[in-house]
Amino acid sequence: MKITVLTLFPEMFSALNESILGRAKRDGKLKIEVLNLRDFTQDKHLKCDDYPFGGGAGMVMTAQPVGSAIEAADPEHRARRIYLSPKGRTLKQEQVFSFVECEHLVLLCGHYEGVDQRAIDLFIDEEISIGDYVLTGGELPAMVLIDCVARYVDGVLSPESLVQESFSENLLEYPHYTRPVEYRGLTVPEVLRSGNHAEIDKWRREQSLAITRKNRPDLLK
Ligand code: 4H4
Repeated sequence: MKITVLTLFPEMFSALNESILGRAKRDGKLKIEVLNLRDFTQDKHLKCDDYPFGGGAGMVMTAQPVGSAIEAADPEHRARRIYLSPKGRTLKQEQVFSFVECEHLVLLCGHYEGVDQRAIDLFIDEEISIGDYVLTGGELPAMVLIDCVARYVDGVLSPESLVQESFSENLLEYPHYTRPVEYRGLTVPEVLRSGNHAEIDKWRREQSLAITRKNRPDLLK
């Protein structure tokens, strides 16, 4: 899988060279290219934003650098082109599964008040939000999406670690415990040390249901 990120702040993506994602890149399982939108502007002052028509606070990202960068990254429109913005559909696990099937994702990171609508209309396939809050930029949302998707790229994580996790069955995950058996007077639930895997699975499902009912009753509808 290849992911192309279009951003005004490419240095923010150095974080993707760490940990599991860094190893996936080094192992060639995941190709991530980061393009600086400023390299594509035709403005003599390298501007990539301008004042909004109709007035109002803030600046708007101009269409030309965005369009030129997307056409350079994906000349034949074979990629899924996603604009990270609070106006988008909220990212859910089922969308992550659909993104994993794509050979190439192009992620546009918005800034300021957003991007000139014509760039979205002409070059973007869909807008995705990571949640109902407004950030200073689309770079962190892009990294969230990359992390979600990269976990399912073959060879990045072990298949076992992907089987039973939050949201995979619309349930939040059960609590986890490890050594020592007692920590500050709190002991590991006896059933987890019983070796009775039928009972362990039963306890874990009951815990998942209880946690989901408490924290995310909407998932049970
Ligand atoms: C982009 C703000 C677009 C407003 C931005 C708009 C998120 C989010 C985000 C920096 C930029 C903000 N991106 N999920 N939440 N005018 N991005 O907050 O289109 O509403 O993804 S606008």
